[in-house]
Amino acid sequence: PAVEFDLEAPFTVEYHDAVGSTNEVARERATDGATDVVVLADEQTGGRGRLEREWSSPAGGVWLSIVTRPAITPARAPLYTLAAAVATTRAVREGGVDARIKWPNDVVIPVGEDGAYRKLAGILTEMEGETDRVEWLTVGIGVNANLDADGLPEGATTIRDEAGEDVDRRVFVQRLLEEFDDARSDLDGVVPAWRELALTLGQRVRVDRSSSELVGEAVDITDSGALVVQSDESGERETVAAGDCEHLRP
Ligand code: BTX
Repeated sequence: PAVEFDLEAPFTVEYHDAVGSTNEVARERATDGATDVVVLADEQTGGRGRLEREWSSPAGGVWLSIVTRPAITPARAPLYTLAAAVATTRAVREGGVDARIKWPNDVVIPVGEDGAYRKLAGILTEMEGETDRVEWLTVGIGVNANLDADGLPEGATTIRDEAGEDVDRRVFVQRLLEEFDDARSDLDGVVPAWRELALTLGQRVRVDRSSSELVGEAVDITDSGALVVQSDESGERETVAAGDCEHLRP
């Protein structure tokens, strides 16, 4: 049964020992009209990533979904995903771990100097609304907190492995939600904050667009969060709103 997770955060937190996916529970809350509710679980048995991928979510992680009803157009919704990436990265950094952001929304730990990384956290935003108005938006955030990377997919890391000790999840979730609240209250500040934490800018990248592949140097991110790549093939700057991005070795 759900219990309240008593935090001084600007959100009501509903805690579960285990759920299928906190995004699924959040969707139910959202369609019931809730707002500023957070669904938090110790373990997910059916955690989801983007594009129907699986998200490993054993007990010990921080798996949560924030339900909001922002007064924005759907075109601005990607800023909520970037806000979550900024908030998560800041919360991890406050714990002394050097987290950075890989475009668009992976929180990673750099390995060496050439853009290589291990993935610490991921974000999955879902939304319902019309063309001119968001009705609700759920931001799912998964952080590999008090776990061993051993049991996770290759390329993953955890706060336990990076910091050498576990975090107090209550303190961490509180920090994360406060950072998210700050970021969403200043949506125009999100992209500048994102740029400062980005690992992707300046990297050679391969971006998988649905139609074709783009290879070049990641040079900027636009005010709506799209990646600007100086393309090897066309020699032009091309903008990608969404897609998977891989850092290439120089
Ligand atoms: P993504 O599609 O960017 O990443 C998914 C990929 O990452 C997988 O295909 C796998 O290779 C790898 N992966 C899976 N699990 C982990 C893990 N624990 N750590 C590192 N890498 C992993 C990212 O999707 C979005 C993830 C959002 C997860 C949150 S948790 C709370 C909420 N509920 C829910 O079901 N999803 C969100």
